[in-house]
Amino acid sequence: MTRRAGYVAVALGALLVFATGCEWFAPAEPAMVTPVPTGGCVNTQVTLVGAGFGASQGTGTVTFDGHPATVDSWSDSAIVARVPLLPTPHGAPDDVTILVSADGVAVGSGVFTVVRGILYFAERAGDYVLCLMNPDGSDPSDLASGVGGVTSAAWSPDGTRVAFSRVHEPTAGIYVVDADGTDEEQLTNRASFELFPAWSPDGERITFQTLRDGNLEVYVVDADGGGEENLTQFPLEDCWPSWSPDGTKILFYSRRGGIIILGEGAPKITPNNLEVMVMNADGTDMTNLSHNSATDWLPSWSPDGTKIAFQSDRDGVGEIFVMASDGSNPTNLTNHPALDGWVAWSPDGERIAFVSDRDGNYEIYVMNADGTGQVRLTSNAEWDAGPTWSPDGTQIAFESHRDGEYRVYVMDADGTDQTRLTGESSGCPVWTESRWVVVRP
Ligand SMILES: [Ca+2]
Ligand SMILES: [Ca+2]
Ligand SMILES: [Ca+2]
Ligand SMILES: [Ca+2]
Repeated sequence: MTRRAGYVAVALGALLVFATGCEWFAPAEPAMVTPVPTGGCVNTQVTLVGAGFGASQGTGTVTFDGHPATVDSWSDSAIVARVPLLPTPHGAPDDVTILVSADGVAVGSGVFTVVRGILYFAERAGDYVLCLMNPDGSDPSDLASGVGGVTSAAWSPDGTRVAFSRVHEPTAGIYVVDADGTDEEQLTNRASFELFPAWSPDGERITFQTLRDGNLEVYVVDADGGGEENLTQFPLEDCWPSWSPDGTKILFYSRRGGIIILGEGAPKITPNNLEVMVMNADGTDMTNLSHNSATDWLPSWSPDGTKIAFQSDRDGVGEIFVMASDGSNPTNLTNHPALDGWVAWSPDGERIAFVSDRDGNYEIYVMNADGTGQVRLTSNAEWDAGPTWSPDGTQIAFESHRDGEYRVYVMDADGTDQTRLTGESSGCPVWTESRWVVVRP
């Protein structure tokens, strides 16, 4: 009996060793964690619902695709964390893995969808603050503020950084800040007025306009500072540069129409006008694309780089034209006696949102990229402007004064479901590539 019991004890011991061995070689999967909400941009507050996290954080960590998240609170069944800085290439949503670890052991895992948020400017005490919010208006956060305010925000191509201009009247410089509001860096340090930063598609360089040489010139600077270069070197305005989608060219507009250069020395300028210009990204091969004695300005690449939309008053009233990227086939898309402008290409290049006062006040419209199918999207007596498309092309964010103050709104791309996103005085939303010249009445 004793001997028999001994065999049983040995057998049980072997079983235990075997079972423990199994655990060593095949550790249990971390428990499923449910994030609430299931998607959002950087800084979004996410509640991770699960079990067995431990009563307090201690040495516990939460990562999104390996990037540590800030933890706001921690309990055994719920952790509240903030989405860390993660790339959103071209604004496309990306599923990432959340991993919760406690005392070095993975105790929870889940999936979260990272999206590109909407940049905007809030007006506080007369200054402008650069802010970021989710596409539904949740989790607004301040990225940059300061005396004099900020303007001209531009997403880096991967969505991890934002270039902007900080204004200290009468000067303004180009800055870059991480999209979580950290690591702000001043790229240009001149007593000048520098605006409209635009990223190269590889995120390496930024082009901008500056008055540092006494007239407006287009410059480039490395995205981490240094390597500044004057690309235009022309005595009149060179403005509003943007990089071609393939990174080889820079588009801008310039007051160089009708110029005659006589002999040596400084050029003599005849009556002149604005022209749409393009140059290689190193400043060579400067080409006038518009060649018209009227004002041609505010050019904008189609997403595939084959076409350029621009504003022109060559027919006497502001119209939106489109031409091939070599300047051929300029076509009036709007053909309307009212002012039409502020082009925003849809991400697929099939449609163009724009602003017009053709119905008595500024409203947002959309048309096919060939000018057909023009449809008014907003309809109220107040200012509606600044359309910027969602990366998937299904929605348009914009600013409106319809509720007695400038605020940011969003609507479906067919104009339905118009929803206010911001509570404070704010405007100039930037979701994808659209850019702004603020010309509020
Ligand atoms: Ca110039
Ligand atoms: Ca012209
Ligand atoms: Ca017009
Ligand atoms: Ca309106």
